[in-house]
Amino acid sequence: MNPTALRLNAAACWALTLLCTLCMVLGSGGSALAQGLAATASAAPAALRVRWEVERTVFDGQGGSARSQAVLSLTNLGAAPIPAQGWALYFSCIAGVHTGPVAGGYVLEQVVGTLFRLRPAAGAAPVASGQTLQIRMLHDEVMHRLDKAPQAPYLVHDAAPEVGHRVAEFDVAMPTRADQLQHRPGDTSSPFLSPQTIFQRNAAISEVAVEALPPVFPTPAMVVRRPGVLRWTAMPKVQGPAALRREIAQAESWLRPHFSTGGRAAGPSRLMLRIAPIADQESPEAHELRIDSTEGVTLTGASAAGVARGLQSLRQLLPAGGAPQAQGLSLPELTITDAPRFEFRGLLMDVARNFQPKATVMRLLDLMARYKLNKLHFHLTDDEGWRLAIRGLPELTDFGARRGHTPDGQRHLPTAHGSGPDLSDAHGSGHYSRADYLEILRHAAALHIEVIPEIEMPGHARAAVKAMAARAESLKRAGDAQADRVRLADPADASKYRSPQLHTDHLMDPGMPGTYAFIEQVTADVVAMHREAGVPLRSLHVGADEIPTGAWEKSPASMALMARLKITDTADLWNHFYDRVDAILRKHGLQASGWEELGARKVRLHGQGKLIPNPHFVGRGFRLFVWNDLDDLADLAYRLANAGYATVLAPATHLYFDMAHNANPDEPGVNWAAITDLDKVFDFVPFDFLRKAPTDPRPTPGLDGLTDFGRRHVLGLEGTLFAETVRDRERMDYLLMPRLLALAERAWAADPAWARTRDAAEAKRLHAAAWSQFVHQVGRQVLPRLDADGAGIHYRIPAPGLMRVDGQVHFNAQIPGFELRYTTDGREPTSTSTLATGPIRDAAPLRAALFNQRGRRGAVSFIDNR
Ligand code: TNX
Repeated sequence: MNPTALRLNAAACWALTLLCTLCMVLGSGGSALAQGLAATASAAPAALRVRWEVERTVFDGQGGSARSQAVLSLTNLGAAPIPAQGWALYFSCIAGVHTGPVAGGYVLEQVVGTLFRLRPAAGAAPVASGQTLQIRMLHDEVMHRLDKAPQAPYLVHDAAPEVGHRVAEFDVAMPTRADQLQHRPGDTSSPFLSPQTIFQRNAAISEVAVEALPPVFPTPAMVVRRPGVLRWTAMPKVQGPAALRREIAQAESWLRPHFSTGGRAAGPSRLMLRIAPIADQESPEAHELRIDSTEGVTLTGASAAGVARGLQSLRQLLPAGGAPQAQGLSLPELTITDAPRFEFRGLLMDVARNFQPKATVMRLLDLMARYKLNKLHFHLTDDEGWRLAIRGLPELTDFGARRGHTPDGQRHLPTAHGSGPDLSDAHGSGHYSRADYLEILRHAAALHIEVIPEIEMPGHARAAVKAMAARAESLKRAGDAQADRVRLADPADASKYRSPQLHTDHLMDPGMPGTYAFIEQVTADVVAMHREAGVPLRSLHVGADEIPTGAWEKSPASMALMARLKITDTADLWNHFYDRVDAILRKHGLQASGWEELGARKVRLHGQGKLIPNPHFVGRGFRLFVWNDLDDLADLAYRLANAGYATVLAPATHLYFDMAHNANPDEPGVNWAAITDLDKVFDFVPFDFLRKAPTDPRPTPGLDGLTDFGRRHVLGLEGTLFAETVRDRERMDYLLMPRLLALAERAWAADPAWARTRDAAEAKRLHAAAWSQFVHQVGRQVLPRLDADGAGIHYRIPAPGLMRVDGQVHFNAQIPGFELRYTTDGREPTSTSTLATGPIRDAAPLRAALFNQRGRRGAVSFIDNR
């Protein structure tokens, strides 16, 4: 196609877009029907090319904070001019945008949360066909992450305000120069991770023979190997009590593929599963796996869960991939005695920000079970979505589980996090029906994973607040004079606040009776669903995080309640709120789980805000998930545990898997807490994370350590995958794996030796050995097995380290076991590019990447010819 033809097509497209829009609105004879159409039909894309590019860093005066100035370019691909008035360009941007007038007669506005729009104001001129309009805008921070750039822009014509048109072409140019990335004036350092730096880091890894690795992952407590081999020539008989019916079926399903049908059994063809106490072990997950050439395999668990964990170990001893072998199945004689270090080994999955279908949840549960994680913290609700059907409250999902363009927010939530204008977006809209949820619960129970549903309150609750407002409106239309009783927020609330996600109207109000009725109804139904699934609910996670300063201060409902309670501080209102929530939970026999704020009180010291363990709730049996380990809050987890609160460690700097692995702009993820590569998760020392570095046992001065009393209150660890940047399953896999393995190792295996010594040199040596062992377990055992099993996990394959020495390019990898392939012709390497087996003798600039055994490529490293 010649360029003119392309232009004409595009031109036709812009005109058509406007025409379609007008037809939809005018032809429908009313906006209600138009809304219906917008909900089902995907509007034609707008004939626009939008490009966003960081220009430079600007500093707000001396010592002022650094922000990025970016250019948003809109190129008119249509034949007709873009008119001077009558349209708006919407986009999401989690980093935020400075709003207000911008040069050229335009204005930037916040729509809701991190949804913004650009509109022409008085003075704007039409943009002729083929012309580009450039808008300069400021962001609140230095924009050096692809995931923080504007997302999913769409156009709305004032003439058809219900319809959003995706922009036909959108691209983002990430910064490449230091001056676009500076955080301080004059700073010329580059935050980019070079192949040479990767090479130097990887050089600390020493070779570990596969035979020297522990036979299963996570590293078991005790392994006794014997020289013999157990050989099974036919499918063994799997025996056990009725209580282990599911485990027996599971074992059979893993064993069967290794045998062709009709083979004759010879030798001790028996796998015996039993429940019995394990000597010196208290954990119900403790187990002993004994493989013996004369007796067969005996797996004893302290409970069914113990048997299930032991079976995962046995599964790892089977040949990867599971295909019948002529000589049968051979297993090494050994005894593994194992038990978890922590009873709580969790993972948070956020399906509110971006929805994931049931199948993806099931798959994640399977992955967790492989590595003996046992708690799914299911983040089902947030500002941007409510994902669970609740009996009697259809608006929660009809309104709160659907996202798309909306001019007035009356029928569903607005778009967010790149889900675009269409209501049909599979990650913007979606929820679990009752049947779906029951299925998830049953699957988790079969894997001995507890599901801890989270119902966010009183913050992160915009989806619920707006859905219940919609319910009030519909009750009112139906003639209900008491309709306002269902509201969670006071429409007359004039409080000024802004959440970290930039919301200003997302809070449940402790002064509204509807709030408690709502919590009661939702809790009762969640309890009912768990009961129906045969998995009684024990704990509900009741949110509590990130209430912005200023909340409720000007809410008539809250002010009236405070007057009645004779309190003046909203911190006391907080206590009242959670007293009532706790009472609701207790009535249903539940224990409250919540973020750290549930057990912390905001106080002031020398004019500064501070969080202290809240004396009010100590002894109440709350379970706190402590995420904030930044700056002066680094020791908050320990202070809460020391105060007697049951504590789950979920530190954002080490265990938030939405953090990027490195500072390169195209590396997926965010960075508000940290840059978190695999080693950072591995280096997390649960009982001593205030040490300055993993190999330097000195604690950070001025911060509290964990007392012996506090230690008894640490339940375990949780990895967290918040999903603002997790649109699809591949991204989920990429952020989780293999970091989830480091979490599993820390949560299951014993405290590492390097964390127990006070001798810095010794710690350094032990740490290097442990890290080398871990990456070999990951690269030589765990990932190849996942691939061979066809698990379809798109784990992250890191960029290789490259270093030119004496005319040769040396290479290495953080994770052993991948192949390195390269090109010298400037093209991206593929699975058929030249395979490197040793240092590469080539003087040309080189592009190299690692490939797994399925031929999947990781990130590309480039080294020039100097
Ligand atoms: C903070 S930490 C949150 C989440 C965000 C996350 C993004 C905490 C309990 N809340 O709402 O999704 O940061 O990393």
